[in-house]
This record gives sequence, structure tokens and C-alpha cells, in this order.
Amino acid sequence: MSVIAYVGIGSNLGDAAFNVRRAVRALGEAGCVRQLSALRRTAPWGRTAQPWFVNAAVRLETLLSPHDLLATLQRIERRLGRRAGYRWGPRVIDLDLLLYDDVRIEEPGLLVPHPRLRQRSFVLEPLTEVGAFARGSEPH
Ligand code: A4P
Ligand code: MG
Repeated sequence: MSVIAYVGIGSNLGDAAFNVRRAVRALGEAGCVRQLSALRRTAPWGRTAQPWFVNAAVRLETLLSPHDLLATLQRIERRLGRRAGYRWGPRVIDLDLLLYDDVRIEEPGLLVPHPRLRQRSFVLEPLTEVGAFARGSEPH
């Protein structure tokens, strides 16, 4: 049975908007992209001495388990040119699994909902736009 998941997309290297659009297209491998937020230019969070980001979020209908979805996101990141960098550093593409249905996962390699969701307007705003909190629920 399919479930609804939300994926956050960010880029701040190269043509960031182009990278985000390529990632959205590639997400077809993970399921059906039901809605894409606006693409926003956002000031860098965490490490401020790096280029501005382009951020967006999608609502995705998927048949994949959370682990398989994460593996697919990481495969897409690699294919789009993501190289190992440092935490919160610049990246060609970053795909974060923000929400997966109402599921909570706390494992070393997978935390859902994404842990820093509430601190970040560059995540919350596009998430809201694609309907993540449409039933009036608070961010998890
Ligand atoms: N991981 C655990 N849970 C998840 C999840 N729900 N989704 C693990 C995705 N990955 C998850 O991720 C590191 C590890 O997190 C993965 O191996 C996976 O097993 P990463 O993407 O390689 O590392 P990272 O992105 O450098 O670290 P982190 O903490 O995820 O960084 P963030 O939170 O993604 O922050 N400023 C603006 N304006 N816009 C941005 O998009 N992004 C960052 C990166 C910093 N500042 C930003 C932005
Ligand atoms: Mg990340």
C-alpha cells in the first residue's frame, strides 16, 4: 500500500535551481511526486560562510519502505554529483526524508521525522506549502 512521504531538497553549489529541478525529476524513481513547493533562495543555516541555498519540498506517494526510500534518495544524491563533504557544508544536492506517514524512526542512520525540522524555516515553509500540516496538526 502506498504512503505519503515528504522530501526536502537543497542545493548551494553550481546552478542550484537546476540541481533542485533535476532532483525532483529523479524522485520519480522513488514514487509519484504529487506536489512540488516553490523554489526558494534561503540564507545558509548552520555554517553561514557559504553560498545561499535553493530549497524546496515535495509530497511523494511511495511504495518504498522508509529505509528503501532513504537508500533511493542517497543514490540520487550520488548520481547528481554529491561528494562527501562536511556537516552543514556546501553541497550540489541534499535530499532529506522529512516525514514518512506518521512513522517515527530513531536509528543511528535514520531519524524520522527529520530531527531539525522545527528549527528551520527553509524546511517548514515549503513543507507547509505541500500540505504536510494540512489537517491542522503540529509539526511532529
Ligand atoms: N539521516 C538520518 N535521518 C535522515 C533523514 N530523515 N533523511 C542520516 C536523510 N538522511 C538522514 O546526512 C548524514 C546522514 O544522515 C546520512 O548518512 C543519513 O544516514 P547527509 O545529508 O550526508 O549530511 P548533512 O546533510 O551534512 O547533515 P545533516 O545534519 O543532515 O545536514 P542538514 O540538516 O541536511 O543540513 N541552509 C539552508 N538555507 N538550506 C539548506 O538546505 N542545509 C544544510 C545541511 C545546512 N544549512 C542549510 C541547508
Ligand atoms: Mg542531509
